[in-house]
Amino acid sequence: MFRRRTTKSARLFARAQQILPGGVDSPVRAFKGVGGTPLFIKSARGSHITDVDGRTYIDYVMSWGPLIHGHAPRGLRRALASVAAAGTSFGAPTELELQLGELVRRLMPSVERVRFVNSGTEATMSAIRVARAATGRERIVKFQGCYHGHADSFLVQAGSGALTLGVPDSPGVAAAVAADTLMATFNDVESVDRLCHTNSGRIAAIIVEPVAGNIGVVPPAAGFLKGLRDIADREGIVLIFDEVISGFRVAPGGMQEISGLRADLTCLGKIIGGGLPVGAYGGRADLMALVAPAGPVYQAGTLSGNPLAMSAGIWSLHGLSGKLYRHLERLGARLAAGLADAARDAGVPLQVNVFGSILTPFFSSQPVHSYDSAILADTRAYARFFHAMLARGVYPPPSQFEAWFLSTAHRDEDVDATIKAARAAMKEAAGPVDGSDVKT
Ligand code: KE4
Repeated sequence: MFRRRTTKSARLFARAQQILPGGVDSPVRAFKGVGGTPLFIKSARGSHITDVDGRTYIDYVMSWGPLIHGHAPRGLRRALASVAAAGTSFGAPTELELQLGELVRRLMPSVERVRFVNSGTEATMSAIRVARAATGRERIVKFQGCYHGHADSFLVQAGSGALTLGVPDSPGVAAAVAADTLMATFNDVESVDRLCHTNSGRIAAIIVEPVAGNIGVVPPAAGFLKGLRDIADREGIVLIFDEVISGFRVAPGGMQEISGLRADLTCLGKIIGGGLPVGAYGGRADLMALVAPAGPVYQAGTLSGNPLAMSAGIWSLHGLSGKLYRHLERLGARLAAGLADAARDAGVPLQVNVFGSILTPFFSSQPVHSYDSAILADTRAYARFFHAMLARGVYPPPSQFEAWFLSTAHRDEDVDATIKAARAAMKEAAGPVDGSDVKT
């Protein structure tokens, strides 16, 4: 058990708040969703992460998804070192971009052309620009609780950190922009049909996380994605799959491989960069032909396609194999079952949603299949559970509304240790932590 005292993380966090808003460079890292002081990380290797106080944890954040091969694998470090020796960025075309682009198309055939950018946000904001240009329409449909990065159009009833912090509709987003973002309900095709009826001929795109990761993990209900495909075809709407989490995560070809559906445009991130800043958007050649300089839709980036990030992505995607997914699927199922058993034996209401190697334990007695059911979860119970796990050497996501990520570096003994810690932590989740309840 780690007893928390004034730690180096605490001292660094106090200093960080004098220079970084909230002391972090991305809100979800600040532990606002669980209370307490964020851990400052010194190093990581495989499935483990070590904080500046020398404490090591089994990591289930895994940089929020990119690290399907674990932290700092030897092959990736070698690939980066050799590419860096030749230069880090040229602002000019390189063969590496072609290699990664051709690899993406081989894994995801719907991505006939691809443009690399530097984040998932850049990918999604560019994809809706292409959809608006292609259709001459301005409205987009997103789903309550889904998160597509922080571009203005998406900060309307958004998930992930926006949901965690209770600002799903961010200040600073112009009313006119927000007005063009229509809200549907995840796993409810009817809700999309109604929007098409009331906004006939005005919707450019439907953008969806084909398996939601930012409500926490919520798999698509049977027929949901097919229903969106049919509506998009009927209404002449561009269907965008935001596969920033699911791409290369749930299968080599993402949810499009699993569902057998083709998106018109696909947004990618995380695994495609192997832990370096890479995003990508791509899809039908006729749509992507609109992107400058091939077409008039402007989008650009100083570091887009830079050799370091491209080499990390190539290494990361080359390492994908059927064996890898079988291992991840098996571990995900074991961990989900172990958490559910621990909660049952402790008399704690828990719903564990799992999809391959991503999962979320919702502290709720109600099954979670949408945003409305997810927000019924007891975030204070999650916070108590989180801190109890941290004290036992396990580092889950610091928010009830995020996905836990496994990697090929996670072993059975990591899962066994996590379940053992969970069996004790569930008892603490059930009631207030000694002395004071969680201040989130
Ligand atoms: P980035 O701009 O953070 O690279 O990607 C935005 C994004 C787009 N689409 C989906 C489905 C995403 O999950 C994300 C980002 N995911 C969050 C975690 N849920 C990133 C973590 C953070 O915000 O710090």
